[in-house]
Amino acid sequence: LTNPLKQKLAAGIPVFGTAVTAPSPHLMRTLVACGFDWLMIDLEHGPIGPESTQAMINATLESSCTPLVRLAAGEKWMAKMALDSGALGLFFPLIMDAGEANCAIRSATYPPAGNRGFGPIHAGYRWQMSMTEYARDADDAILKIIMIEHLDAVDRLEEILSVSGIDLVFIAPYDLSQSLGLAGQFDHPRVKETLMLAERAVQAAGIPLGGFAGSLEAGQEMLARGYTLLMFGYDSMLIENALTPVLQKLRNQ
Ligand code: 3PY
Ligand code: MG
Repeated sequence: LTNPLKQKLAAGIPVFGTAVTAPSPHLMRTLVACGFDWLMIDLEHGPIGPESTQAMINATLESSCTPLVRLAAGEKWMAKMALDSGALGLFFPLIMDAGEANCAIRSATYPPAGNRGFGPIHAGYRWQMSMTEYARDADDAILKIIMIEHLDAVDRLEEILSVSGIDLVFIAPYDLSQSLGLAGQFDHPRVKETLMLAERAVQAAGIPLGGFAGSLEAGQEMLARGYTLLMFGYDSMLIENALTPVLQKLRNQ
């Protein structure tokens, strides 16, 4: 089992993806065709359940797109379900301290280092190998992403980053700005300052940095600041942003 996404990140090559909140293998396949390096099946902010998760992971078959899952919460059973369905990486939302980061990493790691239960029959089918072959390589291949989404987590970043096994830190501007009482105000000086503080700490720890880009310009700026994983919008947001202005212009002509 290899994870091309993890290899690219280790080589410092930027990787691009988006979030899929619709429980739809059909939409997943459309986004695979766009050429994304990875897609995040979002169990946190949408109606996606276990059956859709598995079907959406299968929608990346015969493509170079890596299926990732964002868990609704840092629950052990959720990590197991997503990984046993064949996800090659997990986003852990709202990590607040080192204890939570440690629980998250352990839930995606087999014993003795972690506490993931053994049963990767379908993960083996998905990656066309036996479950023992899968289990031999899974801990190394699975990308573990910690999401920093609160001012208090930024304050505790040094202790969080000392937890071993974190492959990437995703700095989440929506929740982070909300924690400052400035929801969505990404250009506000306090939001910018907090984001920058977090970025510097992650970079100083030598851990790859991921974040959210709401536009092409934002993405370009983030690449220049050293981000290597960019999440470009959400499915619904991308569709709305593409269609609403066109409709408005046509109606007003
Ligand atoms: C956030 O910004 O809060 C996210 O979860 C993703 O960008
Ligand atoms: Mg968030």
